[in-house]
Amino acid sequence: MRNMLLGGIFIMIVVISAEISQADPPPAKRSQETIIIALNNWSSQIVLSRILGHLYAQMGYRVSYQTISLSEQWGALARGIVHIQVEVWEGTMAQMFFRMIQEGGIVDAGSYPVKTREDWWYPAYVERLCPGLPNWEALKRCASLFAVPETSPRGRYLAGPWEKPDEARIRSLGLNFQAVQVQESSQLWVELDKAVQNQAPIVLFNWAPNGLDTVYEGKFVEFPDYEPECETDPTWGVNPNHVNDCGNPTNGWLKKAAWSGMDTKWPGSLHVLENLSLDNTMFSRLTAMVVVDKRSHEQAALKWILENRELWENWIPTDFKKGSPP
Ligand code: TMO
Repeated sequence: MRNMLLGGIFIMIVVISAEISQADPPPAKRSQETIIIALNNWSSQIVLSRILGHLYAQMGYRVSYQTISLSEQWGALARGIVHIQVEVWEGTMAQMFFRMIQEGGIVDAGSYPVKTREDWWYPAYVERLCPGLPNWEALKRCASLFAVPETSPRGRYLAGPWEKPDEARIRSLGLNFQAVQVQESSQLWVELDKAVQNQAPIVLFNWAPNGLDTVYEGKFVEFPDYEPECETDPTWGVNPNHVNDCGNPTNGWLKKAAWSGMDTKWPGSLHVLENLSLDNTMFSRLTAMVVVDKRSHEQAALKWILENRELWENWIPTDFKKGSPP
């Protein structure tokens, strides 16, 4: 009797669950493992990572974030310890990116429709103080103008917290400058703001698109045009004995990268990453939400998700569109 009762209940459960799955077909098999998105230390990268995280959550995937440096991220991506880098900038990351792709650990998840630039930059009024800018040779004549106690008599070039061959370039081009690296990208904007208030000379690392271009007018220094040989062939360029006697690319690309095993483990995830696409204006707006309007990265991401549903809904494969809204 008891067995019959249990059997009856069992059959009922089977019937009910069969009915449920008929009304609402089961979603594609979803891994319960967590997709880990690499976070670096500039605003658009962090906001975009969180936007992508919301899209994966919509698809029913678990997501977490891992703060990691540019130098450490490549090994982590290749081993599947982190799975995604949403912003690979040509000026900063091209060499490692292509090396890792060749070794097979990561895949190229496509480019954003943007042109990027990362280089020495100054606010517009500096041109009056150092005539001849944006040509780099003007910096030879006015180096001492940019001196601070820490670097005097040499000029200070305020560098971002990323490994870059600035000292090599300074030497190759015979500039009387010293690179001083900040610990956090936000310090760049603090120093820029201070200089602008005082109309003081400053030259610092900056990049485009970057939401600050809506606040500060300025220009990149025009160094000798970039060519790959500049980084490998000492005889190339104005200095016949040293490499790095050129600027960064002026029409750089911006790509996305993923661990090569990602799409097998989380079906559809690579497709969404490939579809993730913003243009220069959208990038600038995204950054401005944080650096100008002082929103948190997560607030900016949520605002973007709410305002751009028509756009991102098309990035998600149809069989994943059953998730609940963010
Ligand atoms: C990689 N970055 C945008 C900070 O130059």
